[in-house]
Amino acid sequence: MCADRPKHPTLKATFAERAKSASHPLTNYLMRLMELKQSNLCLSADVTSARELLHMADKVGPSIVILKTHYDILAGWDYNPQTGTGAKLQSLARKHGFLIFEDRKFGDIGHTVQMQYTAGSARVIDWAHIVNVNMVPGKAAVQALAEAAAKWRSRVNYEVKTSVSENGAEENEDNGHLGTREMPAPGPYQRDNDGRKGSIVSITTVTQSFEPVDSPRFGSRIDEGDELVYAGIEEPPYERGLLILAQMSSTGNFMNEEYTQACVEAAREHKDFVMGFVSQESLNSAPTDSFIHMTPGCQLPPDGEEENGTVEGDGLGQNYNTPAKLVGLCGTDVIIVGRGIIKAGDPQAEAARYRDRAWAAYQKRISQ
Ligand code: 5BU
Repeated sequence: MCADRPKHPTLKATFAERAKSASHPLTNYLMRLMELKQSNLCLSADVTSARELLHMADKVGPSIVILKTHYDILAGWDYNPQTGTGAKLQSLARKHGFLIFEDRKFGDIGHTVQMQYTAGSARVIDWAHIVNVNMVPGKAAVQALAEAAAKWRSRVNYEVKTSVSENGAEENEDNGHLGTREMPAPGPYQRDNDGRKGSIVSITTVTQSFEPVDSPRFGSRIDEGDELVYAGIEEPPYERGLLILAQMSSTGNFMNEEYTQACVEAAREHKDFVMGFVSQESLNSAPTDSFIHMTPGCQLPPDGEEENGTVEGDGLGQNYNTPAKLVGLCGTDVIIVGRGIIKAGDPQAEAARYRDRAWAAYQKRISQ
């Protein structure tokens, strides 16, 4: 299943060693976190409600280094930026020590993906450390997302201050993205005798400005007891990271070798934003490549049958391979597991089993 490529030095290096040469601060952080937690497991939390997602993240958090979401499949997602599901996930990420990866697969023109990433009701960039892009529209989408992330990063230490004034034009300065926004809100109207709307007698002005803050704006402490922070490593850097979708796990997908290589080239052009790939194997080939690889389509045979057991696809196009094959043979770094864990009778214990097997495969790979 994985191509017979020349062995790249990153296949033999430890994550601690690779952290040092990582070109992206979040990759450096993630690799150190992996060493600390002895985990290269990402849970794909494909449950059906936001409540289940938070429950699952709290239970499985100790075994994982990344939690992958599809926020648009969840019922009851709370969009409130301060107290909603994204902020709660951030709190759990801080408590257990994992990063959040929204598997959004952006795939449109640059301008649209920027808005999908930073705006709308979900404001993905606020709570997801990592997102991914489908490169079908071309490299411009990568450039556009990189620009959006840089802009977001430049204002992350500022918070929005809202003030309201009545009857009067408040002075406003336009300082670009750190400036003020004025939104006239409907004021009281005088009614004519027949009840029709008449002239405006007052104006309410809502002014929003960005003010510097010392403490992080995002990941606000939500619940009592949420002050818990995973020990042994600092909090992740504010930089956001991108994975390029270079290969898929599904039967008959159209991502051929030429497409995959174009993804690798795009990644090399944006090393300060692209952490690596969602792929089925390691794509590091140039001497200076130090990308990270994350791989879905992973399941284990039932406990006790691992030696000779095989794993069938899901009947809907998904193919499965074991951690030993994906990490050991194909050289991927992080396995992404969804139903293998969430459908198990005891997801917590099953996550620990996947963590053990994937970590053992990594250790075997670097020692060979
Ligand atoms: P599973 O339950 O372990 O099959 O879930 C796999 C997850 O990974 C699911 O969220 C998919 O959307 C995601 N995925 C995938 O399965 N295959 C791919 O090539 C890519 C993403 Br990209």
